[in-house]
Amino acid sequence: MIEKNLNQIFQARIDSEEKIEARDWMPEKYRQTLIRQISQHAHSEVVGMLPEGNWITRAPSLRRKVALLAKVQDEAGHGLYLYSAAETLGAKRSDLIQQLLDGTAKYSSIFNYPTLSWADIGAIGWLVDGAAIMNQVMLCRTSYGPYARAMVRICKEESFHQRQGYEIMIALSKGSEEQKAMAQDALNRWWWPSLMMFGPNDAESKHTAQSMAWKIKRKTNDELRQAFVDATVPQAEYLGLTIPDADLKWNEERGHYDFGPIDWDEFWQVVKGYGQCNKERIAARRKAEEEGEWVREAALAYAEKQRIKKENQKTKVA
Ligand code: FAQ
Repeated sequence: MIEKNLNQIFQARIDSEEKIEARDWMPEKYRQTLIRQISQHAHSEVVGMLPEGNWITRAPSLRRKVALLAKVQDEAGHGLYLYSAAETLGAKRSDLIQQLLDGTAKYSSIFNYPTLSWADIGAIGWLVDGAAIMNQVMLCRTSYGPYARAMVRICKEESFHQRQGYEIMIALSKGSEEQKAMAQDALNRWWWPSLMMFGPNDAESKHTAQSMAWKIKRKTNDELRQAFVDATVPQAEYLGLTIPDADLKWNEERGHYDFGPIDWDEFWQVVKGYGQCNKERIAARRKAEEEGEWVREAALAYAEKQRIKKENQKTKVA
């Protein structure tokens, strides 16, 4: 009875656009949904550093290198804000990271594709960050306060990331024939995986209905995917590149672009761990965890020393 009332009060707060804060009562399933989504998002940012990190030493100029370094560092920062947001819900960061390392936690499918050429760095910024922003702008209005506030800052940085990528694509597509071919090849390989980033179609999405009711999500997977296609087609036209979809065409009646079917078998294979780079990505994260262990231990030992020093000073004064 009490639980039922609490649930009603909670839903009324959500309906009246109040933010839910860390110490407020919330249904256990709301808490668990947020921990799942926020931690998957954090893992995606951290694993997302790997495909681009692959090109830092090979960036074609100092300016490109500085921009890419800054972008990858931003992604580490986004991971940290997001792990902190998950911690406000009572999750332990070390448990979340362990779930990533033992393969029980998901991260975005997109980061299991390889970066084969410099143009892939342009395509990631343009398409992957473009898709990420489309999804994350709505998350700035998510019902859980700490997540919403983290997303505001993340979105500001993501929009620079998107421009960094699009600017690379402009340079390549206005460059030599060979450069234009590189840009087209990158678009061919990254287009469909970018559409998959938004998750399964609404009819197949098991979490969407409840997450929309709780205003964790403000738009469905299909709504966001459509908005992304509508925004991106004119950008491809400006570049003079062709989106690899024979069914892509403007639908006057709907006021949207129609597009061809997504290969959901490929998506689920990647999500289940059988994509081109899943093993490599997890191996890289495990290696980083092992090699960073002494740094974490040293930081903890230093913190303990500082604590003892403060204690001793207090006893001296007393
Ligand atoms: N990959 O019922 P739904 C970035 C899973 S950040 C893998 O629709 P939901 C920045 C889903 O978890 C990119 N798994 O789920 C960057 C669920 O499985 P579960 C990440 C996926 O949560 C750019 C199952 O399928 N962004 O890119 C994927 O309502 C460049 C059923 O799905 C976020 O995480 C997928 N693509 O909607 C960094 C944003 N899609 O958990 C570096 C926050 C779905 O029951 C370079 N997350 N699944 O085992 C969200 O908005 C939502 O979680 C969705 C999925 C929309 C991703």
